Amino acid sequence: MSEKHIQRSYDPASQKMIKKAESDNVKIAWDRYDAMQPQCGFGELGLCCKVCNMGPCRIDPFGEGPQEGVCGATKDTIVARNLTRMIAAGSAAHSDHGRDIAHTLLLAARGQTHDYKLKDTEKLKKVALLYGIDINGKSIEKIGEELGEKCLSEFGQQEGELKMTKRAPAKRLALWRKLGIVPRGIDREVVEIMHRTTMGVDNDYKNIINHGMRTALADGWGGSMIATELSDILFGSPKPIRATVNLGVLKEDQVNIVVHGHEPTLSDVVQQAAKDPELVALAKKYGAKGINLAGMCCTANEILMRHGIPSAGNFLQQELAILTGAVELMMVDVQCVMPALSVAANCFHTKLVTTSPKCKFPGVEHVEFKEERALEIARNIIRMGVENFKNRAKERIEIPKEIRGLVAGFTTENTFHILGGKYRATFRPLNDAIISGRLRGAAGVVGCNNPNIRQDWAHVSMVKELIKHDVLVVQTGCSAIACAKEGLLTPESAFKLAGRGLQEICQAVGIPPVLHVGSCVDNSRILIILSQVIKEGGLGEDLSDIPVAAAAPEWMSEKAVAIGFYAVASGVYTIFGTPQPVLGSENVTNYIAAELENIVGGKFAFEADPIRAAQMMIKHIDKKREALKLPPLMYEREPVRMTNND
Ligand code: SF4
Ligand code: MSK
Repeated sequence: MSEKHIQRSYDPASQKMIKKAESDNVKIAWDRYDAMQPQCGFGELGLCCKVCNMGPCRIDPFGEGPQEGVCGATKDTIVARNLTRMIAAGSAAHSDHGRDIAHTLLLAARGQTHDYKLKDTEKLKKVALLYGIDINGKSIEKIGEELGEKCLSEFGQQEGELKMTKRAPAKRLALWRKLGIVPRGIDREVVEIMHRTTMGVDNDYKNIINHGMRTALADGWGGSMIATELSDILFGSPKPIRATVNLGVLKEDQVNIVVHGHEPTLSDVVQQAAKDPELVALAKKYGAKGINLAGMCCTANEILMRHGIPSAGNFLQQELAILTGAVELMMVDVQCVMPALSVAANCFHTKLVTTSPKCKFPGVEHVEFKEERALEIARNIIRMGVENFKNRAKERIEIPKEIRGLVAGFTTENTFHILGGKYRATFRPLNDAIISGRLRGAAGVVGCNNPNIRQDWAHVSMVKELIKHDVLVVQTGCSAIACAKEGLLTPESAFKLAGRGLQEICQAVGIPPVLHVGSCVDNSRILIILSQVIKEGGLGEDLSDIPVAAAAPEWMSEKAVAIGFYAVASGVYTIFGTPQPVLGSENVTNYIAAELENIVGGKFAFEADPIRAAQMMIKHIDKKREALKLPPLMYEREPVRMTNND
């Protein structure tokens, strides 16, 4: 393997496929990234504005050229507006996903689709109570219908507070109320960003960003939380489950169907259809041994968490899966689906199929998904894949051997049970472990891949450094897949890497030191876990008191910015591997990376070196331990040395 391929990805399977792309003469994300260099410095600093037709305007970062747009907008205004529009887009994406799940719940409850059932009725009742629904004497379907209606109404709600925000500790909710950032309605906050940031409205960068936080909260404690909770109700709450990950899950002797994107609605039915005896028999008729379903990105996480369906990889592997030459069909729904997929698919026999009216590609076959006919549509798509098996060019097939086992499927509820035992479900053991110093604290490591960082390397390096220092790690999205590929999501292999205190906890309760809690919308599970920790007692009164930190070391999506802002607005110190496009304004940078801590208890930091970033997180966790007057760590290793002055 050449140094170039090794430098592009930390994952050997991806390295092999990057090399194959070169020999097959297929351009992939890394090539397009190279071709894009040097990238626009104004864009990188957030200094380009094109919100009106007097522009585009750009501010000279060296102070020699224009320092204001045609309208007089300063760099502070322009940077804050651009950043906040990223929050709007990210929140809209997560929340529109949540809206679709609420719609499916409603259809299922009303009997307008027979392909979905309300599976987790216990959670249904719990969430219904939270929404103030009287469940006495009502059928499951009636409760489901009322809950679906209430959740859907929160998207267009104009006044009041989103119901899920009540799950935050009282002190946090009171702070949001004092700051005027409790979200009123999900769509309302997104629309208000677009209004405030259009030409000639809000010019106060702090005021703009504060509304950005309100919108991000509407995502984390609204749209995303609705997506997670209602998915659990509809598709069943995940339970710890063993599965496999990486391109090696693709099978040379089977029809390979990859589902990619974010939503579980169709993929959950596709996993049933893939077992259909008639379709399996058809696959055999074409010479395949069976039908092999694998996931990609967060659609993968959804069906991995609930059904143990293997994951073929994370964001930067979507083109690489096609490059194996062994994928008969890739079905995509929404989000993180590279437009370039159609080009890669055209170079092989792979059939690319879009399914959402929101996500079509020119020249790509579109099979529109309808909840009312979900299973029938899923069967048709699988059949298309099976029939494509005969078009395989056997001589072009190269499936990397890399495959790893993992344990996924952790949720707030089951972590609660695992920790406290069946009859005493409680977070007490977790709190006690932190209080006693056996565990230093916890960290959420989440987010994407980005060709501007060696694929997976930052995720894996950061997580290894954290667990080594007795920090329990929770993960979602492509970050979880990256660490799974390294074997960190198994009790067995990760134990040798975890600190002694963390090992003891994991051994006692039988969990890996790195817990996979789901897809990107499932970051909302982390908010609930933290709220439960406060409720349990002994670790302060607010989310910002807990010894925790968060990171998105390889982020690329606007959704990561929304997640980052709801984490910070919830009081969590959050590190991004590469800076958000704010460095063009010292004021905005200082506001989000320093001043916010005194306002909401959380703030951002940007650090590209994942080890140093992990050390910064550990230092923050130690600062919180000190503030809580917790005793020293039970098994203190060498003190964490910072590589630079912090
Ligand atoms: Fe230029 Fe102002 Fe228009 Fe932006 S809003 S493009 S800074 S004139
Ligand atoms: S899929 S948002 S690349 S984590 Fe959720 Fe991965 Fe980031 Fe998409």
